[in-house]
Amino acid sequence: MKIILINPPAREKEYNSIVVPPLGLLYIGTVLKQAGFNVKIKDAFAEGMTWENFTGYIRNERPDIIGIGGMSPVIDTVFKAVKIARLYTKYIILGGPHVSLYKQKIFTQCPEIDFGVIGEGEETILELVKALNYGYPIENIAGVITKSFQNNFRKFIDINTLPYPDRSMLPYHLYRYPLLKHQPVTTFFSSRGCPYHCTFCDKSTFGSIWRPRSCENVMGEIDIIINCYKIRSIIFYDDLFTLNKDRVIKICEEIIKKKYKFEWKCEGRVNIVDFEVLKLMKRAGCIMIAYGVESANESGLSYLNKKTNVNQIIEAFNLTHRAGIKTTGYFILGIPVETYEDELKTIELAKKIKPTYAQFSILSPYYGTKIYEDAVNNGWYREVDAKNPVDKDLKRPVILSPNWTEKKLQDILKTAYQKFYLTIPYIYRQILSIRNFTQITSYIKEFLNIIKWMKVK
Ligand code: B12
Ligand code: SF4
Repeated sequence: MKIILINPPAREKEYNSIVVPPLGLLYIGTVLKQAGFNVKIKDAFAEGMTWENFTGYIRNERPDIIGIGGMSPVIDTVFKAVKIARLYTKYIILGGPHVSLYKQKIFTQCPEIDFGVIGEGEETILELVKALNYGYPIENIAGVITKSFQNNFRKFIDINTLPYPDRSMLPYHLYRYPLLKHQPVTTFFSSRGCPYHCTFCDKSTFGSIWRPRSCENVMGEIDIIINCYKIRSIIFYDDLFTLNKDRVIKICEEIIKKKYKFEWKCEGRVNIVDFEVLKLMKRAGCIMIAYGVESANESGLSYLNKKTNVNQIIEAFNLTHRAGIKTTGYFILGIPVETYEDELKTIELAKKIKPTYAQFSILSPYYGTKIYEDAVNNGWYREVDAKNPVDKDLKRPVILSPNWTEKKLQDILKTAYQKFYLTIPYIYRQILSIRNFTQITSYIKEFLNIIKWMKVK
C-alpha cells in the first residue's frame, strides 16, 4: 500500500516567517515506516506549493491512502486538500486536534473523509492501516471514527516506548524559525499533556496528565538530531517543558556534559520559575522561553483560570532576562470580563516586562473549550476579522460580551502592536540584538508585515 501524509499548502501564497516541521505527521509516518509500509510525507506548506502544483502532485502519485492532520484555524485548507485528494486515492484519513474535538461532525463538514483518528495517533494509525491492507475489520479499533460509528479515545500511550521521529522523512532545509539564529531547526516533544486547566486551551489530544519522557529517552533523540542531522536549533513545543525541575536539570546537565552546542527554546510558566534552573538552562543553550502572560488584570487571569498573578509575571521575566535568556510573551485581549481600559493595562505590562517578542491575540473561543461554552451560552460567540499580524485564520472566533464590539476589538489589537513594537526603544533593542543576515531579513519582513497589517486595519 502506498501512503502519503500531507501538510496542505498555505491558503494563499505569502511569506511565512515560521515554517516548522509537522511533528504529528512525522510521528505517524515513523511508526508506519518502521512497520514496513511504503510511506512518504509531503509538506506542501513548507515547500510553498501552489494548489495547482499540489493537485498535479497527488494526480501523479495516486496513493492508496492519504493521511492529513489539521488544527481548527486552518481546517479550510485541510478540507480543500481532502476534496482534491478524493479524486485520486482510495482512503482518506484525518487526524489532529480538529477531528479530536469535532469527532463525527467532521463527516458533515467534509463528507469526502473516510476515517477520523481521534487523540494520539501512533497506535491507532498502525492498526487502521493494517486492517485496510489485510482486510481486517475496523469497527473495534480504538480511536477510529467513521460516518457510521464512533469509537472511544484509546488510552494514553507510554511515550517512552514510541520510536524517535524519523527526521529523514522531512525537508529540513526548508524549515525556519526567526527567533532562533541557526538552521537547520527542528521541533521536539519531550513530554505530552498539561495539568493546568486554562479555559481557552484545547487539550483534547494529549489530556491533563503530564507524561514526561525520561532524560535518557530525550537525550537519545537529541544525540541523533545533533550527530546525524546536524540540527543547530531545537524548539521544545511541549505544553510545559519546565514542569519538573529535576528533569530539566538532568537534561541540561547531560547537554552540557556532552558539549552539545545547539540553541533551543521552550515554553515555560510564570508560576514555576527557578533562577538556578534558568542559569543552568542558559548554560545548556536555552536562548528563549515563551510564557503565557495573557493579562495584567486579576479579573482576566481568574476568568482564564491561569493560576498566576502579576507579581509572578514580573518576577519570571525579570529572572529569565537576568539569567541571560530572551523571552516571548503571549498576551490576550478582548477578555469578556475586561474593559478597553483593562487591556491598556495589559499593554503597559507588556512594555514593562520587556519581552523580546510579544504576541497579542484576541481571545478566541475554540470549540470544545470552557470559554466556547461560556460564549455560546451567553450569546456572545461571533466569528469576525480579528487576526493578529501572524495569524492565517480567515475569521477568528471572538467573544462579544457587553464590554466589547468588533470595532473595539480591532482597535485594541492595533493599539497593542503600535504601542509595543513601533517605539524607538523597542526598535533600538532589536537592532542591537541582530547577529546575522537571516535575522536582518526576517526582522525587516516581520516589521513590514506589522506595518502592512496596520494600514489595512
Ligand atoms: C507547534 C504548534 C503550532 C505551530 C504549527 C506548526 C506545525 N507545523 O505543526 C504554529 C506556531 C504555526 C501554531 C500556530 C497556531 N496554533 Co498551534 N500548536 C502547536 C503545538 C504547540 C504543538 C503541535 C505539535 O507539534 N504537537 C506534537 C504532535 C506530536 O502532536 P499532534 O500534532 O497533535 O499530532 C498527534 C495527533 O494529533 C495525531 N495526528 C496529527 N496529525 C495526524 C495525521 C494523521 C493522518 C493521523 C492519523 C493522526 C494525526 O497523531 C499525532 C501523534 O500522536 C500545539 C499544542 C499541542 N499540545 O499539540 C498547538 C495547537 C495545535 N495550536 C493551536 C492553536 C489554536 C494555534 C493558533 C490559532 C494560535 C494563535 N493564537 O495564533 C495558531 C494558528 C495558526 C494559523 N492560524 O495558521 C491549538 C489548536 C486547537 C484546535 N482546535 O485546532 C493547539 C492544540 C494549542 C492548544 N492547546 O489550544 N501552532
Ligand atoms: S495554556 Fe498552557 S498551561 Fe494552560 S492548560 Fe494549556 S498547555 Fe496548560
